Amino acid sequence: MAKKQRAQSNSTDRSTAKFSDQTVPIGEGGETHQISGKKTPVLTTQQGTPVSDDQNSLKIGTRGPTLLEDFHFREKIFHFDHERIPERVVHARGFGAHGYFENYKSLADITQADLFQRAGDKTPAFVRFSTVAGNKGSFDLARDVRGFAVKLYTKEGNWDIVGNNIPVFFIQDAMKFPDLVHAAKAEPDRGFPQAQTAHDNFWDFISLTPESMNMIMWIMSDRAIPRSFRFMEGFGVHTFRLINGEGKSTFVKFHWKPKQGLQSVVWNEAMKINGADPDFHRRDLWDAIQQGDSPEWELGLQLFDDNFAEQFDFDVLDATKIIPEELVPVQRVGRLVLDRCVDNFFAETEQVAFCTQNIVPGIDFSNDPLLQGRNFSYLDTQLKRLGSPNFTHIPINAPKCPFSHFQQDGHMAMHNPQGRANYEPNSWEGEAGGPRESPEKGFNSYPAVEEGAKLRVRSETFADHYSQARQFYLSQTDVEQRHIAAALIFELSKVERLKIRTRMVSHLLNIHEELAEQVAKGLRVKKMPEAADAAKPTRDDLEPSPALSILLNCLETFKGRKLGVLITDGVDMAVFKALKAAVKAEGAIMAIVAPGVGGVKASDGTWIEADEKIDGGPSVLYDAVALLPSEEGAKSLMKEAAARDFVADAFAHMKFIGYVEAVTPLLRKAGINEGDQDGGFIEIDGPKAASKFIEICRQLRFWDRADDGMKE
Ligand code: HDE
Repeated sequence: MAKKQRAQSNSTDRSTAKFSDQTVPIGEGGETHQISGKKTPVLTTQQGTPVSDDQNSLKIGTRGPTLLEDFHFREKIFHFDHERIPERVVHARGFGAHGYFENYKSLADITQADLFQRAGDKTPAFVRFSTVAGNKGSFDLARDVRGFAVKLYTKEGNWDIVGNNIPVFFIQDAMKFPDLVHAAKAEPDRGFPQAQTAHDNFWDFISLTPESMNMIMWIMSDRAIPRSFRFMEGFGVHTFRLINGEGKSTFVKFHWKPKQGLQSVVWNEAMKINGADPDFHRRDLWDAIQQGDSPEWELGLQLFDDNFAEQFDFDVLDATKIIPEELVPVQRVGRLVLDRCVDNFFAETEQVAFCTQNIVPGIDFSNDPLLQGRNFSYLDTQLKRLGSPNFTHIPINAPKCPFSHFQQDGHMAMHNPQGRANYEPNSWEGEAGGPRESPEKGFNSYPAVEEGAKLRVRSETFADHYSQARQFYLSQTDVEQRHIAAALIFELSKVERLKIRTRMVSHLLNIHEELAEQVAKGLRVKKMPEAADAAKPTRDDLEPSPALSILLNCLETFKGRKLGVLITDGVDMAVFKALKAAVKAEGAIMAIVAPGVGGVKASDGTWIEADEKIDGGPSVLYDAVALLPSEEGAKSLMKEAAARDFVADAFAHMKFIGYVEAVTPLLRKAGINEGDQDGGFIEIDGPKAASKFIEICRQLRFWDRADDGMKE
């Protein structure tokens, strides 16, 4: 008997390590037929049964009733009814793309992580950008933090850097995350406002949570209204550890630096973009990648040791603080390139499951209490969203390296494990016995020595809530400082309760007195409150950090930016051609806006097709505009509100405006007088002027025109 069993088992005892993938891609290898002379797959049910009629349900006679036996109809509706999965509780609205990470040089001296060992090594990557507060169908240009989540499919497992475009966070302890998110999202009784923090609950929570003040400075800055995902930085936020082959630990903060430069929109523009194109950011990324203009970021490391951590002014475990780049420089060690759009939004962008706990040998956690809480949350949320512990079987989440374990069964198990041994220890030998742990190759946690009493306390070293908020504010240019004040005034003006508005001003007094006064004035606060009680007084000896300003770090280029060109019948073909060539030479994009999408007839009779009708392509969608109508055309545009707005908004948003003389009557009608035509207006009277105009556009905005009501 024993012998028989043995013989049987031998026949099936192949490696438990192998999984066979049984799925057949849709449409491949099935029946085909000819439609319009082209080979076309035959429509089938999910069971593979060919379908004869997909237009009509099965009825008695021509007018019904409908028959329950119509299995095709039943299956189609059943599947449709179950198409949605729960959206992410935060970061619901997102957009992803594929690419790779390329390592510049070996980092073996600081980490044994396989992806960093060899110069030139490429690791496949998937990145999902997101807003935080809005639901899946909300608009892209909410004033909000952006998620910047990177999944790196390394040869030793998936490593996720689940970061944001802002290097600090609102809270210090994960315990407060549900409160923060409840307060930020739509208010529970009314279910609005959508995707915005400009409401009582958010500012109530914030004004009672002084640790959020540094983050408040960041989200009231233009960082929270990026021009595009391509023009923003990314940050791992927490302190992590890198571990080398000798087991030595180095603390690290991760940065992603956009090679395209930094750029934001202005608030009035953001609100209008949300109406004109709620998909502004996702469309931008999609278009750039489809056009072969792959965005790139460099991975930067801030490396420091225990000594630095002990001496630094703030606790490196406190996620509401940065380490200024001027103090610990960011070393660029590789580049992330996004060069492929997803094939299917749901399968990839919606189903991708990030987790801070997805790390690989050579990388480890720190004790940041926010990070420790996140380590619990992500796996849990994936089970809720994807409905099964087998979410790693979904291709976007599956590692791209070999994997081997005894985890089995569960909903929607996609693998077909072979063999008899599904436990360990077992006495089957070699491959038949399945995988075994490896103390040498496996992940070893850094043996940090920890001791102490069990306590529910906030460390004293986390108690300074205002000094870095002040440092951030002082590191901004005048224009940026005014934007912070204007954003605070906008948001707090939407707060109904005076008490909350005043409480916020009392915090601002601890950050910067002039800012507090400006905001109080903008809110028309009748009596200035006392400064809020501070656990620690604000330090005024922190050096400003220029790295924190967007405008001080702009790249002077118009590459990857978009010029909106307004044309009508009779447009001067020579000027138009010259402009088109200059845009192309710069690596920028031209969008042609005309009274009708069909196009216009140029001065030489050439037909120019348009990309947008004027009201579908308002100037808020472009980085700069060129106004090239003919005299006749300008006259008829004067009658169109959309054309007047096109011009007036471009002016109000401090855009560079290229123009031909013929447009003057339209300018006047839009309220732009001769005296308003400042240095941001460039006449394009011929080919030379066209390239000069694009050169000037490299400054991105004519800030001298800024008239936001905040200037003294
Ligand atoms: Fe998240 N966060 N988070 N978060 N987070 C989620 O996981 C959470 C935090 C971040 O594109 C959720 O899959 C807790 C900081 C990004 O799919 C959830 C805490 C930072 C994304 C969750 C934080 C982030 C998420 C919701 C406080 C910047 C989107 C859906 C301790 C460093 C990833 C999901 C994507 C998503 C929990 C704080 C970044 C609920 C408990 C700080 C980019 O698990």
